[in-house]
Parts: sequence; C-alpha cells; structure tokens
Amino acid sequence: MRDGASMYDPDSGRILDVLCPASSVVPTGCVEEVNESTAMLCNQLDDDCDGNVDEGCVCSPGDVQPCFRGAPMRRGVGACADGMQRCVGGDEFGTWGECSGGIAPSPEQCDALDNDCNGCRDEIEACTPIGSCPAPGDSRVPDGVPFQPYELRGRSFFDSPTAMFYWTVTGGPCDGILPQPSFTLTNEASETAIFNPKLSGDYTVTMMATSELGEAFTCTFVVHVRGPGLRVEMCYPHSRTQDLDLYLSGPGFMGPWFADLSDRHRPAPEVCGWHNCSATIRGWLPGGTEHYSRVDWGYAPSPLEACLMGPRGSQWGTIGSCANPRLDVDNNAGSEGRGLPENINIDAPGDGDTFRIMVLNFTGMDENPLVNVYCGGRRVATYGAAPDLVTGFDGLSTMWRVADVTTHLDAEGNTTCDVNAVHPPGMSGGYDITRNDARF
Ligand SMILES: [Ca+2]
Ligand SMILES: [Ca+2]
Ligand SMILES: [Ca+2]
Ligand SMILES: [Ca+2]
Repeated sequence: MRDGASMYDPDSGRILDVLCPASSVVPTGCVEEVNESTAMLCNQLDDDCDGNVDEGCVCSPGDVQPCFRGAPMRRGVGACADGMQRCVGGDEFGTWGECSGGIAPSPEQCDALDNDCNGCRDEIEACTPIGSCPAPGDSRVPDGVPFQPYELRGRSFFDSPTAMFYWTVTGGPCDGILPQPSFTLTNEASETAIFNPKLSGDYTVTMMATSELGEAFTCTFVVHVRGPGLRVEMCYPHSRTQDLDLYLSGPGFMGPWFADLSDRHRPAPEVCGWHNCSATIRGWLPGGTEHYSRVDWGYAPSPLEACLMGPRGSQWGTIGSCANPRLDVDNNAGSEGRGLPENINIDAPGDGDTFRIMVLNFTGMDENPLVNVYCGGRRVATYGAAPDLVTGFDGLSTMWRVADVTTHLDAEGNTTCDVNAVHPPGMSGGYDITRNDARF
C-alpha cells in the first residue's frame, strides 16, 4: 500500500491499474526488482534486468517466442505488451536473439495510460490528459485480419479541435527485406488513416496529434493481425525482378516434389503451389492441353469472407468459397503480386496433421528467402532472417526444404503448432538446400 492506492494484488500476483496521487511515483528502473535466484529462468522474461531475455537458454534456431522488454513484474500491466524474439544460430541449438516489438515501460506521460506499467495511470503533477491512449485489449484497437482494411481512427484517442494527425506503422520481418512494406497505409496525415495488412503478425502503430493550441499528443500501440489456422509466408529482397515459389505438402506426402526437376513447370499434383492452389489454376499437365486439378487434402472450404478481400477475391467469389489450402498471392502472377510475399493458408487444419514447407528458386539468381510460420494468429517460427540468412540458394531448381509443421487444436479450437526445421540428411543443424534433387 502506498498513499492509499493498492499497488499489488497478492491474490492475482499482479499490480493493479489504478489512479494514484502524483506523490506515489515509484522508480521505473529494474534495480529493485532483480531476483538473483530467478536470473536464469527460461520464462520469456528478463529476470535479471540486463536488457536480454532468456539469455543462456537453449532453443531451436528459427523458433519464435513472445518476450517482454521490461522488468518482469511490469509484464501485462498498463501499456506494456509482449514483443517477439527469434532463436538464432546455425547449428542444432541456438540462443534467443533480441526481443523486439511490443511495448516496453516508458516514462509516464499525461495520456490516460499507465506508460511505465507500475500500476498507476498518469502519476504526474497537474495532469489532465487531452487525449486517451489505448492499453492492450482496449476495444478501440480490435484485432485485424490480413487483406482487410483497418481504420485507425484518431478521434477515438484525441478529440481536440482542429487537430493535425500523423500515423506510422512498423511491421514484421518481411517488411524489413521486401522492396516495399507488405502493408499499405493511406491517409496517414488524416484523423482516420487506413492500414491494410497483407500478412499476419504484430504491427506497432504510432499516432502523433497536435491540437489547435499546439499541444502534442502521441500514442503508440500494437495492432494484432490474425489469420486463423496455419499461414506460411515467404518473402525475399528481389521479389520484383525474380521468381521464387512457395510450396506446402499435405498430410502423408513423402515426395518427390517434382517428377523431373528439369521441368520446373510441373510440380507434384499432391503439393500446394502456384500450379494448383491459387484461385485460378495456372498449371498445365504434361501435354499442355489440361490444367492440374485443385489440390485436395480433404479440408472443407472456408466461407467466402475468409478470402474475398484478398488480391484474388473476385476469382474466389466466382468459385463461391475459399479453398483450403490456398495460395493467396502468387508473386509472379501479375502486377498486384510483384514484390509481395507468397503465402499459403489452411484456415482449419486437422489435429495432428503434418505439412512440409519448401521454397524453389525458379529464376535461378542468388537470393536470401525468408519464411514465417503463423499458427492461430501467432508467429511461431521465422527461417532465413539475418544473421541466419539462407545462403547458396542460387541456380535453377535449387530447393530449400524449410520445416515440418504439425498442427494441433487447443481446448478452444485454436490452432497451435510444432515446427521443426528440416536439416540435410544425417545432420542436426543447417538448411537443407539442394540443386536438381527433387527428393522430399
Ligand atoms: Ca536478462
Ligand atoms: Ca528469463
Ligand atoms: Ca504509471
Ligand atoms: Ca500516462
């Protein structure tokens, strides 16, 4: 108890979000919260407050976990939100890399939000907020859906007369290597901006506003963009000028991926790719008179809303539903796909089904592809991001067997996954890259 305000609830073990008198300001540093006995716990927290999360913990390279960039007891309090960290290292075992994204504790602002995540809102002398910034879970910041426009409404956070607004958005790993961000942001200097994400993941949004009196007001928050089920995304730096293809194999398939890799236009009919998995079937069977059949792994199609807003929405509309699996974007299929990630989705994968991810170098120039795996709306693995770039991925018909994903359903019916990187035969680490070898 400090100044009559309950700071800590022993029943829940959490600090409570309350309005506190300014005199109840508590230190925001880590020092008084270090618990030496927990310094090495592998718990997604920076237990010893040295700025590194789960240092010294063993992990599988490519795995992604939530992490918190602040003192442990501030996690989940006030404005604070988890970021993500990736396991880095080229061998069997890696170490957790930098925790990035999310919202860490920051100096208290007068904004109706507990910025330093100490359980008190706006513990600043003479604070009367001119706006109201959202905490995680705020109904003004609902989850987004890939390919569906998302309105960022400045007036719901700041309603001062004749204010000026400016919005910025920061995306995920693909946005750092693509020729342009995967998302679009329009009307970014207006009170309502339109954010259109093409990929799942966490986006950090900042609104900067100025009142007619010249008072500045800023909010930073995370928008979660969630696609259901399993989503696999592949991006690469030169996606305007060369062609890599993403493939996913279905349950029980053991390959090969091609009958003859000298004909890269004819992948196996059982695997999902540009040839048989997009809204319009483009692949021709040998002989060139008949298209492939749409790939069928026994999954029911999703209602049309699941893909109607995507780049091939009108074509799915003709079909009347969204196939599972489906390839949303074939980045060689036309101008709307150039420079974008390819992605393959299964909205409701089965419990215990296993899928293998593969990337083929179609045009043959050296490239460093990156693959993200999302399950139930959460990023669970990223392969090929610096410093663990995919190298030697050059030459026609070079194949990268990325990972095996086994999907599970939790008690609420949400998809969770086990993701295991594929390594060269007999190896316990490294990327499985071959040229002119179509084996599974
Ligand atoms: Ca630490
Ligand atoms: Ca830890
Ligand atoms: Ca506070
Ligand atoms: Ca505040």
